[in-house]
Amino acid sequence: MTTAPHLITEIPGPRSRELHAQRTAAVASGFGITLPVFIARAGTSTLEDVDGNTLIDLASGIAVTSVGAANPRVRENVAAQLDLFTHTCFMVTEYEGFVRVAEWLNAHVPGDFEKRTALFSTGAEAVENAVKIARAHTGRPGVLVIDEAYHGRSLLTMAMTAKEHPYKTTFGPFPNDVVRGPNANPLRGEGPDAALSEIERIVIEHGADHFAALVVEPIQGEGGFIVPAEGFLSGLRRIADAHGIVLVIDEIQSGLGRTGRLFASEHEGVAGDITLTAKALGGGLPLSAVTGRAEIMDAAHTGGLGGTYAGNPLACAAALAVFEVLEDPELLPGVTRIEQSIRAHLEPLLAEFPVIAEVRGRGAMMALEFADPDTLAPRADLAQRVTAACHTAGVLTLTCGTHGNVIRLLPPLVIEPAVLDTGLEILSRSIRSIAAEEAAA
Ligand code: PLZ
Repeated sequence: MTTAPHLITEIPGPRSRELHAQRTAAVASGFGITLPVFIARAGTSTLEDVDGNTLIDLASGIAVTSVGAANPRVRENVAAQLDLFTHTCFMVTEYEGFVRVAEWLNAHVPGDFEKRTALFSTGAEAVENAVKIARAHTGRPGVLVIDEAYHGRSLLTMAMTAKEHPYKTTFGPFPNDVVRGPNANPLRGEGPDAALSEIERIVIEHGADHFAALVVEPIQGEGGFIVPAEGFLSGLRRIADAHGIVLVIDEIQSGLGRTGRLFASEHEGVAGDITLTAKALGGGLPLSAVTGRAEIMDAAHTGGLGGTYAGNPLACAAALAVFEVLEDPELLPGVTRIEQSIRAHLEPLLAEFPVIAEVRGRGAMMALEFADPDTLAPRADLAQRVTAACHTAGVLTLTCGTHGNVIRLLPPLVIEPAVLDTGLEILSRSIRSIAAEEAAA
C-alpha cells in the first residue's frame, strides 16, 4: 500500500476535470462542491480518485463514514442482504433487520426509560418526524430551535436551520411556528445563564402550551462545531421539563461515537425525550432514526409515520455492522486519542498565530476558528485559503460556521494514527504558511 497522500497529478487531476465538465452539463447547478475530484474507491481513511491520487479523508462524507467508506463488515452484511432481497417496504411486509436496529438504539440511546424507535432514510426526515411525533404527543404546534442551528434542507427543517444563505435563499415561504432562541457560544462570551433566561422568556411569551418541541444539537455541526457553554444543555432539559416540552436532541452529526462517547449529550449527562441519529448510522447507506420515550413515540397514530424506503433492509444490515464496530471496546478510547492528537498538532499554533481564535470540539469532531484577534470578526478568507492548501496537498478538510470561518475535522473514527498524523502535519504546515503570509501582509 502506498502511503497517503499519494499524488501523481495536480488536484483535481485531468480525468476529474473532464468528469466535472460532464457533471456541469448534466447535474442541476444547485449542488455545491467542496473539492471537484471524482472518487474511484476508498480505503479505511483514504479516498482514491479517478486519476490515481490518494487523498487523506478528514471529512468522512460529512460525518457519515465513521467506520470507513469501505468497511469490510459493512460490505459483508450488505452483500448478504443483497443476496436475499433489497426491499419490501416495512409498511407492507416486515423484516428482522429493522427490529434489530430499533432494539440496539433503544438500548444505547441515553435515557433510563422505555423507548421506541422509528427508522427513516435522511437526517431531515428524522427531524421532521420528531416534530410530528412531539406535536401528536403534546397537541401543541410550536418548535423552538437555537441560533446557528442546522437541521436540514426540507421545508420544515429549512425553517429550523438558522443560516439563510445558501440554505434558504429564494426557497420560502416556510412552515410557521418555528421560533429561534439564543446560543451559548463560549468563544463569543455567551454564558449559559443569559441564553437560558432568554429562552425561558420566549417560552412564556408564546404561552405555556405553545411549544411541542425544543430541538438542539449537543454540539452544533454546520453552525461551526460550537460546543455549548457547560450547563446550557442541562438548562434546556430543565426548561423543557418545566413546560412539558419534548426535548429533541439532534445527534445526527455528533452521535454514534463521533465525540468519544456514543452520544455527545452524554458529556453533559443529559438525555433527550427524543434523540435523532442518521449519518454514521447506516455506514454510508441512507438510514436515520427517531428514538424516544415509548409514550411519546407511540402518540403518533398507526399509519401516521412511514415512508417507502424508511429503514431499508440494506441500510439496516449496514447499521448492524456499524453497531459491531461501535461495540468494540477499543473504538471510543481511539476517538479520544484522535482528539489528543488533533490538539497536540493544532493547539501550539494558537500562541503563534493570533488569527486562530480557538481549537475546539470533542473526539473526532474538532474545529479551528479564524477570527480577528481584537474584534473576533470572522476571517472566512483564511479558512478558505488553508482549506484550499490542504486540498492541493491531498488532505480533504471541510469548513463550516455561519461565517464560513471554521475548518472542521471529521476523520473516520477508525483512521490509522499514522495517517491522521500525516494529515495533521499537512494541515499545520498549511496554516503556518498562510498565517505567516497574513502576519507579513
Ligand atoms: N441535523 C445536525 O448535521 C446534516 C448537511 C450537508 P440530512 N448535515 C450535513 C448539506 O449541506 O446538505 C444534518 C445535521 C444535523 C440534520 C441534518 C440533516 O441531515 O441527512 O442531510 O437530511
